[in-house]
Amino acid sequence: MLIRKAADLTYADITPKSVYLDRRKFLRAMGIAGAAAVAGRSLFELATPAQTAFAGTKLSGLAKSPFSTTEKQNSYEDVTHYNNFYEFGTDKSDPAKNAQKFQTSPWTVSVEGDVAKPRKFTMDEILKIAPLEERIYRHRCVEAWSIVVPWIGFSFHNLIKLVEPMPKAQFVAFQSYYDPRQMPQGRGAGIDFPYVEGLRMDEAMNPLTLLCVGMYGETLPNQDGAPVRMVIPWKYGFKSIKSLVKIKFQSKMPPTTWNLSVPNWYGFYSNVNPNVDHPRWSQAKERRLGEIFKRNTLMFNGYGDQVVSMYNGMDLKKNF
Ligand SMILES: Nc1nc2c(c(=O)[nH]1)N[C@H]1C(S)=C(S)[C@@H](COP(=O)(O)O)O[C@H]1N2
Ligand SMILES: [Mo]
Repeated sequence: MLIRKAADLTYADITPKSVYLDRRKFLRAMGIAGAAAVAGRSLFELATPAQTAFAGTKLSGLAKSPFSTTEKQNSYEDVTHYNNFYEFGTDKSDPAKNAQKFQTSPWTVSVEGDVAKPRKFTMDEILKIAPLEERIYRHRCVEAWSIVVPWIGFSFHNLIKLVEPMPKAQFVAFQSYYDPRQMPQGRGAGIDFPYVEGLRMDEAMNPLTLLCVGMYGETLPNQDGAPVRMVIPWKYGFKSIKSLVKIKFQSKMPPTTWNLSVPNWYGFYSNVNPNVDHPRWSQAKERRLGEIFKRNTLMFNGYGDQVVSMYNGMDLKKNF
């Protein structure tokens, strides 16, 4: 096996085109992983024993997205310490504490079902599907709080095209990773795992639907769904499934975790809608984290121009 010293490696040897590691963090990760292990191993595998160093790996060369909001971003501190990730506990502060040792490398995402080209993607392969963009989106939780986050990723349709769905693929089912040994806090969460979600095919193809690998210029922190998650900004936050391991194309509407748990509270569509209240939280207003006064919630979370045509003729009170 060819063994090269860290100093001899060029970025081109180890990184996909649009992704460049911050040099200091890379060398730190290398130090722990061991330079001798480099040859033939992937960028993500390299970081295995040094996951905490890798979780904060800088992603640069990001394209700016026309879909970004110009609203004030929330702080990194807010977005990484006020989380819903029930596998790691139900308190907003639990994921930041309990997900620190979550092993996210190596990682593969299996894409299957009604597609001509089913396959598994490694994280390195996912990072090469399309150029990474920064997308600053509003994110609205059904619990009536919201945040503005500079996510990093690319439109999910780029992945869809690679696997060539068949005409009978009308829906996409998503599944999160679940390992009760790494996620013991999930046992008391009161919902079933693995966490599952779904989209209709046209929703999955909408350019706003983001396959997300990072935030704030870095790879995703564990508590925000490392190493890869969905972000669907016109729907309530629970649709944006974290730590994805399986994507399945199918003809039937897939079950979703919160709908399975409390069907009359959580529908399949879950589009942000200030006119349809949830039994526990009025959806008319929301509190942006870090602000005192509530603001009005916008239909489709303010993304109506890009999404309303998908729901023409549908009664959005019935299809909540
Ligand atoms: N696997 C999984 N994905 C999940 C959740 C979860 O508990 N488990 N919570 C959802 C909810 S309710 C919200 S509001 C968002 C929160 O994302 P954030 O913590 O990155 O802001 O993740 C969603 N994705
Ligand atoms: Mo949420």
